[in-house]
Amino acid sequence: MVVYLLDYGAGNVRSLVNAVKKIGHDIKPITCVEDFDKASKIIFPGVGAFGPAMESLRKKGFVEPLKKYIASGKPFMGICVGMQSLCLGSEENPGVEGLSIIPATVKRFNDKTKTVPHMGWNGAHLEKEQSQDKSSLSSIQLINHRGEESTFYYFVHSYAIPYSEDIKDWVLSTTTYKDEKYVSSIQKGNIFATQFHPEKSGYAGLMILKAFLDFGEENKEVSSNVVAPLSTPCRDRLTRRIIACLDVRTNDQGDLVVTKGDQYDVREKKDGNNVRNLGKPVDLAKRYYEEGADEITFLNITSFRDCPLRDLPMIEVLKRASESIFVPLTIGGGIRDLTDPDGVFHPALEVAGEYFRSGADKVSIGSDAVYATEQFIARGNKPSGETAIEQISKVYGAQAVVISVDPRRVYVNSPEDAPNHHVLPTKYPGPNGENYCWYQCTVKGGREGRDVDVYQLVTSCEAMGAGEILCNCMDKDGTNSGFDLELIEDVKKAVTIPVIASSGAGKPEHFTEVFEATNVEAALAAGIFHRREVPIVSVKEHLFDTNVPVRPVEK
Ligand code: 1PR
Repeated sequence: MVVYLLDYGAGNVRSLVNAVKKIGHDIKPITCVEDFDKASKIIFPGVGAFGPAMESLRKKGFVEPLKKYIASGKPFMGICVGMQSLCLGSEENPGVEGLSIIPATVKRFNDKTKTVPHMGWNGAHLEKEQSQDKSSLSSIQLINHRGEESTFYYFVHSYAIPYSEDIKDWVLSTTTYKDEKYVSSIQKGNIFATQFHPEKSGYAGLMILKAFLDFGEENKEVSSNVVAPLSTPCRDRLTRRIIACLDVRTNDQGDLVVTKGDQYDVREKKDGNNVRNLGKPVDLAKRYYEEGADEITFLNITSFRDCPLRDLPMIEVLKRASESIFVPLTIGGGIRDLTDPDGVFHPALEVAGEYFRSGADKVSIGSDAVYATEQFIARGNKPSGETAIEQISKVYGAQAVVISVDPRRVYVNSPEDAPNHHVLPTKYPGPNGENYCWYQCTVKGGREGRDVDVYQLVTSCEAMGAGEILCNCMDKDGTNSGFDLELIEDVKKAVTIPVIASSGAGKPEHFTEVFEATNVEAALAAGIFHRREVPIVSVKEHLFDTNVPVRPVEK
């Protein structure tokens, strides 16, 4: 069966295409109005913002054909903005009319009470009895074979359809994010839609897609056992994410390898000073997906060296990784304006677009964020609209822009010693007994320190439209001594967007410690996973045992 994909070109649909193929179906894009008549199933994976999605449909003349298709009774599946588009409109872009099929308006989450975007794995609470009638889409189930609503799905959004009795007949499930209960999936007649991303929700998500794709097929019935049997203490609660990070570079033999530094030095102290080789990027990433990583991050750590856009080594890695990994993928390193050796200029937005089309869900910006912050401060804390952060965030959404910070401690005796910087008292005095420090941002993989501190960086980048902070720490990287809690707590308090703690994880207890002490949304590790010192499942079991909500490892 061929399913038609309503792609308006705003983001990564490669993972959806890969997921559909993995399940054994064909998928092709809707390119013209006539395709709506040919289609017997349509998926609309809305990515980005509500307004541009609707306007793009309008520009292409797709709004009426889509409404006609839906009214015909043929199966339709919306994902994220694809679901929201069924509403009257959205607070995200007031005045832009939706498809007006569901009598509701999409609203922004209240960021006074919680971190926005809502990003990560959360549960889905069934609001209506599911039908056993296999000839109806209402038999697609969000529960597991034991009838427990115990599976998590991947969400990433700042806007949602609030739950209300008025739209009760549409609502299949709701999800609670702190103080707000919203609609996480709908089903009525031929319409099925999810706020979460099934194509990024591991096995559970693939099974939902499969149920939709198999629906109505001869010899196939909608599976009622759509998710793996898992047990969890926390159904309606955003889980903390565990991220596996792969630092990638070319070694001296010219092979692309996963490496790992000690405080950013990736060369062996013995063995000819070679670049440490810990495996192949795609193989390792697949292993981490199978072992239960909630996200995978690839960092091209020598990206400050110039390379033509068409030869960027991580493009192929992403393409291959996204064929078999169905959790979010982030790519970092070299997200900036590029000039090819033949003089052709590519703005950062184009570079990022290349990565999104190759399978990335987010891009992570390091050095360029430091330069953008310097300019932001020089302009009197005003955005210019021209930085990579602003441009990528505008087109692909804030959730797609991560800022990777590479700070190192600068010790001082008192705050007066660094009047232009955000100075913190520290419990771990410096080499000369200094009781204060500030965190200096670096560029080019820690090779050059700049006169910008981490507080300035993260607050400026949030103001410019970044959606998440990846907080590394050069002093802690590769030490196995635990995260820098002072740094991470300070960053978490400085911003309202999600924060990922990174650098220094050495044992499962370090993860509980960082979540409890700082309230970050995610924690990332590299060395302990690469060297098989601590499996991801042990980290999750420890978190589970200490009552930190996590997505259990799928069996
Ligand atoms: O500046 O935008 O081109 O991005 C370059 C990217 O490469 C940045 O995100 C920067 O953090 C990263 N990078 C550059 N050089 C290195 C290096 O190690 N020599 N790696 C590097 C950064 C830090 C983390 C690491 C954690 C966890 N590595 O990614 O994975 O510290 O490690 P651990 O659990 O083993 O302690 P741009």
